[in-house]
Amino acid sequence: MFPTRRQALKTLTAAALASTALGRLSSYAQTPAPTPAPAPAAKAPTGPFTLPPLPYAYDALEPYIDTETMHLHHDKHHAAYVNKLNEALAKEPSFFAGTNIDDLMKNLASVPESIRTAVRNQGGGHANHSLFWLTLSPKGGAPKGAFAKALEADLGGIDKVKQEMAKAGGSVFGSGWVWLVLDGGKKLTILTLPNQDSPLSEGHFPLFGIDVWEHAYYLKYHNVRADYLSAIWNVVNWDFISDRYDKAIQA
Ligand code: MN3
Repeated sequence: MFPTRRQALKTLTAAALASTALGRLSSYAQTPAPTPAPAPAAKAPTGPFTLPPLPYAYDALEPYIDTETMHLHHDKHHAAYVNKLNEALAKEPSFFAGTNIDDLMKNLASVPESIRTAVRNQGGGHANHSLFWLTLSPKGGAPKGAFAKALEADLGGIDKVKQEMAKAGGSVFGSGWVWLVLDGGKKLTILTLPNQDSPLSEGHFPLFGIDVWEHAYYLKYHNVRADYLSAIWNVVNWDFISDRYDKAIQA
């Protein structure tokens, strides 16, 4: 029996495929394997939200926050929150009308139930990290103006705030954040929230949060979260936070 032409082609193709690895090593390469058509990529939504670039170089916060942590934290963790948030929103196309991330988190209760947990976690992750990068800076500095006065009046001053935030951040069990917020009555308050829960969803306005997930410090500080919580004060962007306070209090 002679193979049909189609069968012969099939056999040849299989042989060519099987020999590809060897063929690369040998100058006697046979018929090159046909380039397989690319598999149709699962279409990942590319919006509506995008990963904001870091406002400084990856190594800018050295030695307090190391370069490798910044790469992983921003390029992998934060990027994943953005991607998964977009995926969740794509499941409810009639819901999302293009508000910004902060408004979305403020109105979490109005998000369709089918995606509310995803938006809480992934949207919270996006909102929290977007603010986090902006509140850090190699410049350091000190609280100023009305914000510095409010820190004194509401919380006993910056040294007390550092102590309290380090203490509260150290007591977060598992993953979460310690926050300096303006509460509903526009009073400065320190609180902790689990996971990626956004203070915005609780009626608070976040001024500065410290990420105490292990991914934020483990590469450099290992299991010693307390060292991270005392080092981070060297790279807090107090100018930015003071300005953010001014705008919030005037709003
Ligand atoms: Mn994080």
